[in-house]
Amino acid sequence: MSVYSTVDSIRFEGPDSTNPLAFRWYDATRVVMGKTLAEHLRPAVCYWHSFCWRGEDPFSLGVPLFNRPWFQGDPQSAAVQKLDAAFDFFARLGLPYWTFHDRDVAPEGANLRETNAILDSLLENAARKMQDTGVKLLWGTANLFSHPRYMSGAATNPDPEVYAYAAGQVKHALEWTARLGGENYVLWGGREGYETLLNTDMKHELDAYGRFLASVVEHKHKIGFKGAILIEPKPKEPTKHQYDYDTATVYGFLRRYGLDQEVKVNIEVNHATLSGHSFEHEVTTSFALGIFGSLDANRGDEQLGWDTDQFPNNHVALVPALVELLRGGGFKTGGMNFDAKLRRQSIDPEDLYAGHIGGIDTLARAFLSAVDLHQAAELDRARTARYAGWKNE
Ligand code: XLS
Ligand code: NI
Ligand code: NI
Repeated sequence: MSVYSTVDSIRFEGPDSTNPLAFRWYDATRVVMGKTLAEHLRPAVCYWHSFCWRGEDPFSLGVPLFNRPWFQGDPQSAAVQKLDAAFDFFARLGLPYWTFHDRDVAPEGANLRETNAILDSLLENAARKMQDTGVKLLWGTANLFSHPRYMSGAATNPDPEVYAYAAGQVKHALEWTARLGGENYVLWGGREGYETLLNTDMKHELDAYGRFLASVVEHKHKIGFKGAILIEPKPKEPTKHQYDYDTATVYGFLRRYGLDQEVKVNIEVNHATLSGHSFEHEVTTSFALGIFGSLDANRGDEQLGWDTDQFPNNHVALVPALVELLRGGGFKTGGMNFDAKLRRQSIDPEDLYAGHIGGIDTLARAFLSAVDLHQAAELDRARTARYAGWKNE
């Protein structure tokens, strides 16, 4: 029992349903192009926005808005309660995957060893729940941006002690991702960037970041992790400028440090638009450069210049990127992670269902349209004809 137990398992009721707690387009078992919708889209619920965000914004001065039992009490038993509630939600919503940061699941202890031990006991618990519910792990990651030690970055921090701490944290998160059968490991460099170039040695920071990433790849092979290592590009926020600006920048970085065969990208809709591109531009670029990995599904707001992380709500806007996904052969290890959060006024536990249902229905509807376009092949015929001259002697 949890705050999410008031709702029965979410079912598909079709486009004519008016039930806000039913799928209208996402029929998980519907087969198109030889695979079910669930196998094509591989959707995931993210732990952080869904269960850890307390409804704060920069004006709430840290005062929580959402009233959830795990926002009170001692952090460790609260974390246990939160995990119970999250898996209750996953099971009822019925999407195949989840994603997490180490710090979403477990609070910090007094030092890295103690922190790791707290995480271990919670993730042992998660492993059992994954078994019981059948929910799988799309990817794991380490939070290298919330603790004050990371204020000047993690891999790019001027202090080598912080670099070493971050490396230890990633090592543990990567090992757990492997142990939980995760299909990818993500690195999002939220604070790997700068506030001003006047105090920044960019060459030093890029080299440090390259070395850090090479160690992650080395460790992946050492422990036999079969999943993909992914970088999630974002141009800014929280830093003024992030080194992983966009897909093309990440590709240049990977080439520079000899990692372009080892690391791919996790593209987020709202990060694409923040970098001045469209989502489909980023997806197309990653396929063209051979580094497509996974997607973070959300959307921005045309009037706002930051990462609003809204649930997708406009299927037409998503069609071009999904056409490109189909042209590229679809997901291999990746999937669609809902890196999306509720609006602040959606304070009821049921709202978390409504947000995800709307999001996945939007994706499913867009995907079905993309399948139609892809199968009709008019676009591909026209594109091929456009380059026909290159087929001649
Ligand atoms: C933040 C990012 C973050 C990553 C995981 O903007 O989207 O949530 O997906 O660290
Ligand atoms: Ni984001
Ligand atoms: Ni993201």
